[in-house]
Amino acid sequence: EHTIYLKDYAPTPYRIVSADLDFRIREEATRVRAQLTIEPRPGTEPGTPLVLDGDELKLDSIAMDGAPMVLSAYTSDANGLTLVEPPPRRFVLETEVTLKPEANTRLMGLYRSGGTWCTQCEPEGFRRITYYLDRPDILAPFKVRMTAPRSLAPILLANGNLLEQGDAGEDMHYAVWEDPFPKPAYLFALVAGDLGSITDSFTTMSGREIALAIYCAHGKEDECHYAMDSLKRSMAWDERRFGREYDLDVFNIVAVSDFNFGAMENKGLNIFNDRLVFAKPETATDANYHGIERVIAHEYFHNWTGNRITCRDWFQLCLKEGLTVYRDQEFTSDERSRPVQRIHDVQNLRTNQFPEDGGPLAHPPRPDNYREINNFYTTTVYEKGAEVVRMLATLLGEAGFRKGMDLYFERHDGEATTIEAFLKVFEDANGVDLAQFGIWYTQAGTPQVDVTDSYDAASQTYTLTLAQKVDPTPGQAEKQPLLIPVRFGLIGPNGSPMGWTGVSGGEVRDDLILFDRASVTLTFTGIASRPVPSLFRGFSAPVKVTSNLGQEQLLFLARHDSDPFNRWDALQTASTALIADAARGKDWSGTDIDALRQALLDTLDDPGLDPAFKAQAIAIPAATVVARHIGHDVDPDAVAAARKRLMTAMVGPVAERLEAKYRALSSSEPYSPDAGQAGRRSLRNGLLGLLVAGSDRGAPLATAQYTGAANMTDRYAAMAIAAHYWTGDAQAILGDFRTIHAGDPLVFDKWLTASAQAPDDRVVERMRAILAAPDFPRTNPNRLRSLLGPFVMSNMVQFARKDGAGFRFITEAVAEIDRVNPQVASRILTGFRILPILEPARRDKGREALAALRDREGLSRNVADILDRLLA
Ligand code: DPP
Ligand code: ZN
Repeated sequence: EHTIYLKDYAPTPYRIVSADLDFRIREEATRVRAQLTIEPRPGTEPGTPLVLDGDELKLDSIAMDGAPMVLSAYTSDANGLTLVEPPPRRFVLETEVTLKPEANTRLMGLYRSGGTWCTQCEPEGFRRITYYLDRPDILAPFKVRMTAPRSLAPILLANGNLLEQGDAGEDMHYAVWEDPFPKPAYLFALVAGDLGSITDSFTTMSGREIALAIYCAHGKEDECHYAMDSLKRSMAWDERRFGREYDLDVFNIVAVSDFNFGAMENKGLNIFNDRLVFAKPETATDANYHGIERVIAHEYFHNWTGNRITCRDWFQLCLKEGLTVYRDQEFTSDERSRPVQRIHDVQNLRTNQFPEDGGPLAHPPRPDNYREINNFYTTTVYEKGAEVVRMLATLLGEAGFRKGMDLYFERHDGEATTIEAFLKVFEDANGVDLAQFGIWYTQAGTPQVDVTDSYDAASQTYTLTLAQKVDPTPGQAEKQPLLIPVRFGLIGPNGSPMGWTGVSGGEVRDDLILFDRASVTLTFTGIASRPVPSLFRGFSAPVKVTSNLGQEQLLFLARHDSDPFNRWDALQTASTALIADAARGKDWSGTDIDALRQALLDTLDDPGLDPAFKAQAIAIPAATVVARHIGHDVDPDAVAAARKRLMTAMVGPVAERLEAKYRALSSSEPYSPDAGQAGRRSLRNGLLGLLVAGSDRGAPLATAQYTGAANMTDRYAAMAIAAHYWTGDAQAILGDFRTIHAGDPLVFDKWLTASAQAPDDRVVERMRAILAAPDFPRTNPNRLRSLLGPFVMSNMVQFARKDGAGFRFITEAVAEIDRVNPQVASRILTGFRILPILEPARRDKGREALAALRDREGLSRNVADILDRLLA
């Protein structure tokens, strides 16, 4: 099937000068009339055909410069409209199409969610609304007129500023919106519906007042305040940190229930999945609040990194996404705790991106070919893309990075540009050469860094050898050395930092090693005793590290490192190694366990550490992380058993102490989502998890917490832990939660997620029944993803069952979902990327299920693309 290559990029022969759209919205159908002013680009041969994109469109009428076009002058079908020989000058093309938003279950283009008309156009949804040059390098100012029944849609919104509105006869009314900023069609948005709202305002740094509003289903207004507060803080932060001011007079957000993405950054009119807007203590968890804050910020930050400066083509997606994720991570770090946020982001990267980068779906942050662009909204483009930007900031320093960003905004405002142009601004602003650094964008795979060290007491020298390699990934057999920034320190025997008198063998700038070759050996002189190296502080590069550090040294780092990230990481590395050993039949020694336990207790007792950090420090690595560490022939049952055994060995002797700590953290303060309270709750729930997994004391505590919880964070945590470790009360708790919350879709999602994590052998059967229930909303992405996502991504024991029942359940579900919403279907299918690391019998079962899916007729391109790559 058709593959699109970056090397084939060429500008279109024609450009769109402006777009005038007229939507006539009615219950039965929506008519769209588009008046596009088009002109040939300089140099276009007269007579060159103009090819406009379409997707499931049917042309009702077509005119040029006001006159109907003759049939021989154009061809059209569902997938496009071609003007055979357009005039060699500026002209106005007018087309009309009729849409059926109710029937649009793909949720791309114009569709209805809970009665509201809304749109999603990124990446290629606009072509489902009208014939257009639907690609990001076509920038035009848009004017939108919309007419709709007042009773069904009293609220009419589109991008930009409201020009006028009024009566349109009978029950109809209209509004005209104009967006003066030229934009690609993927940023187009329109909403028409019967919605409630909250409003506020923000005064920018130059004193302009911006009208803010969040629209939502009636009755949900009270749940939008945290989102509004997050928006205002985001606006202020972008001024402070990047000097970026908002540009339109209004900023609107609309929450809808059916949405493929988390949210969408349409110019002046962000549309959000309602799970990332609504929050109140009784229904939302701390994690939900955290997510809302982050995504509100993310979409707002796109106004500059994405909208004012956009992508030339979809290969450049991480130009806006990687950079904007970096910006939202920085925002959260400034608003909350930086180390805790860093750990959170790295955990996410390791749990989701590393598996992608090390499997059949691996691709670089900037891919060079695709069959289906929707399959490239990946954790590699987003999260690894953010890591690459972070490394750039590390290499250039905060001031140098800011100089580059300032130049980026100055040089490229109003453009659709590339990764090369992005790197160039940092080169020019700082007088550096980033050619080798740029390989991070084009090379797939997680680098593996091997560390060995030695100490020579006689000469008081310490040598540190680093070697890097990247395994082959699909389509990339050969790999080049990367420029890897290694932030580091040496720690002396008493736990304090150690200096050196000289270093040779490679480039070291203060606490940064510029590691740019296959291997480097650094020799430090003036070292009075053997140090312990602390490398990749703050996770200064997205790499996997293996070293000759033993458990004793890791636990030394856990105690003494001045870098909180590495303290956390040392504990994770130590426990991952123990679980992995046990899963492979190599038993641990009692002293190893005692030492790890003591390190955890010391962390818990350290008054200098904040509870949110402690919660992360005592977390035992997830089974999937351990499985990745093992890397081949994984038996998920053995991993789960080893993990449980470690927790039992760790907790058993100190269960009483941990329970006391758990109890001491209970609080009767009124709920607030602030980082301080949230941190204490996460520590308490972390302790609960340890107790449930590792001692008999835990299960009754979980039940009691579930019953007595005063907020959803504690209630959900108790249920999720009970389900995950399948306590005696788990089923009763799940049943109770379902009874109480089945009526609130976003809370029902929590039940679906907890249910999908049960490790017992009947979970597949129960999930089948849930999906098959006649009232299960099978067109809603949130419901489907809440149930199936956690199952494929983290319930390894049941998804990768020996008998293949977990695999078959998913491929059958994917086949059904694919007919409704291919984007949701293909995303769930990516869970099969785990196959290569499983033991052969399970891997074969997985491939059988995939092969059976591939034999089906009529698969979407989205699913076919993922299948072919998984089976390659
Ligand atoms: N709305 C999605 C995001 O912000 C795609 N741009 O990442
Ligand atoms: Zn984004």
